[in-house]
Amino acid sequence: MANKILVIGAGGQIGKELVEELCKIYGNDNVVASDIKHDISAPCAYEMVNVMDVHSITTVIKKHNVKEVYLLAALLSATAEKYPEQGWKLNMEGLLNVLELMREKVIDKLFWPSSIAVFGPNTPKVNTPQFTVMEPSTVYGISKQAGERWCEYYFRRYGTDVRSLRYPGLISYKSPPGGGTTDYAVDIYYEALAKGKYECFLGPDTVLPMMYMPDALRATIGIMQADADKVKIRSAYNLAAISFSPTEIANEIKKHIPNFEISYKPDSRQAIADSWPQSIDDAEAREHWGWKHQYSMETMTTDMLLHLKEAKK
Ligand code: AKB
Repeated sequence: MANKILVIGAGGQIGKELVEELCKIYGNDNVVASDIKHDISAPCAYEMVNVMDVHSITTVIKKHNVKEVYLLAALLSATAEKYPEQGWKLNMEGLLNVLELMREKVIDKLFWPSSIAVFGPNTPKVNTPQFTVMEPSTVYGISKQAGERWCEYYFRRYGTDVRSLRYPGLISYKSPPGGGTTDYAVDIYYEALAKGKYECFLGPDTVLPMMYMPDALRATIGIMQADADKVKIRSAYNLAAISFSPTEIANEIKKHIPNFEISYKPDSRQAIADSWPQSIDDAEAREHWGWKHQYSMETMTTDMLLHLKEAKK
């Protein structure tokens, strides 16, 4: 029988789609969705969980006999800059609570997402390698880097089977992102269809690493399904698919919506984007456990617009 899985943060951009995908693979009876909100719809059992409250996590884990956790609850980069203390607390305490449950052998396996935000202004910007200068300058990045160190520490000291990926900006038509610096790359599609124009909060040439959600889901489930000895990096793996600027994505959208117009009004998120890499070298993920992306900017754009148009009908 498959291990029972708990997704914490099931109401978020990744959580919603990950729950659907895990249910398809393992069956609704083997997945439990959870979030701090009480109004999440899921194809499987749903429980309200506050990741800062270890008692509420433990109760749900024991009730459902959960052995595997995907811990997705977090404040993203732009929101964490607005509320630094809250960002640090949620991103750190949630992880440490679950790592402790692993040390106590209450659960066997954990997925925890890191981000390209672990890199900072002194990091090489192009083809950023797995191991390099990091020095993140945002609270979100600092919390993700500290989280990576904790994951590796627990693995080395206690043998906890924790696995992690440095997600780039994620683009999806099913669930909106919230509070990130890369969110423009989702908003632009919605506005292109609704209004034929978009005012971008990043400048025209700001290149950032991005990925279409189906690829991100495959990577997430892929690293969790990999044999333990293939997962050689226990901080977090670099993960890459595509990189583009607002100008480039706008030009791609124009191939489908010729009158689409983009204008630029950079805000505080520009400084965050400027501190991050433009492209990522993910050779280790490809070599160690066989990661391979499928979607290009072109195929992603065609698919995004197709699904968003269908949803509007
Ligand atoms: C954000 O923009 O904060 C996130 C991320 C890159 O981790 N999408």
